Amino acid sequence: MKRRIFTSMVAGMSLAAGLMGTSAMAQDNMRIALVVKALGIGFFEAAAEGAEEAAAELGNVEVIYTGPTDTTAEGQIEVINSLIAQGVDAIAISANDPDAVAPALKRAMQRGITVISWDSGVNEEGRMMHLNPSSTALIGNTILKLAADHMPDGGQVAILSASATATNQNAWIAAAEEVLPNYPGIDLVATVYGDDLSDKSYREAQGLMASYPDLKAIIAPTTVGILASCQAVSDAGKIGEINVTGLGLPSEMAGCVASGATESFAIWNPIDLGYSATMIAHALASGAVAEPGAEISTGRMGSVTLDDTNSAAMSDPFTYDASNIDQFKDIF
Ligand code: RAM
Repeated sequence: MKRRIFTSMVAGMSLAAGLMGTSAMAQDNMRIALVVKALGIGFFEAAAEGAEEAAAELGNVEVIYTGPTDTTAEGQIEVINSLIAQGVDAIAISANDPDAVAPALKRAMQRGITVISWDSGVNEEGRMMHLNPSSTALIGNTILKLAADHMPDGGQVAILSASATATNQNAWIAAAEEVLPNYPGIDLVATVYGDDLSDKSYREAQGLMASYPDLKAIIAPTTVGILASCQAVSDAGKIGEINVTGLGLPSEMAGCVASGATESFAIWNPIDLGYSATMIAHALASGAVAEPGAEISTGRMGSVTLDDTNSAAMSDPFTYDASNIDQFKDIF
């Protein structure tokens, strides 16, 4: 009996020593958490690939790829609280809501954690800087133009978005609505939300087709929504009647372009976005200061300069169609 207690004490001590060893090792590494809207989304997995590339280039950086199982602010708050408890060095978040996650992120910053947002932003008080993939006005105009270019006679279009609180999609939709008067004959009849869930997005696309029998295009500024819409339109036998467009991944959309369900769509490089976000998080956690006018290095991507809201943009979206999709579908 005595012997047993001793053995388990020794085991306990060596376990403790082992744990100390792990945490000492972990302290050498800078731990950067890439918090995504939800796990299981191809766009974010591509961004994580870029984050890993940045970590390998920097050395001594560990990327923690994490996020909730659905695209909610509540889920992200739980993730943030757990990252604070783990004492990570930096959090780089694509937010499900600009306001709701800010208090948790403020707490993280008060504990000395570097916080940036990327892809989908957080209000200014909840982050040190925000990295947009591209200019919001440009993306707003692009998604509308992609639809209008294939509607010589005009007609009805509908938007199928991600979650109703997503910062990025809401900003792009607002930008699209602003330039709508430049597209006479294009009638935006509805905006619906699929929450970046495939099945919900599919049902919302079906709902749009049922409510608007004359619909000519579904514009989905989300990689999950555009693919689900393409599947819904294909299953309804409406290829050629309704063009599905918006923002998608070439790897996921190749079949939709081949079938004709999608004439064209756009996106920026998500690998470069995850890479740049990680480079910026590393720079700020290493002492660079985020302030208007500051130029922050983004490794092989060059650098970004912060505007007066401490935001910066990466690069322009690129349009994919039958002529070029094969060159990109194996990359992201
Ligand atoms: C989905 C997400 C992401 C967005 C892309 C275009 O993957 O909503 O935030 O940037 O679509």
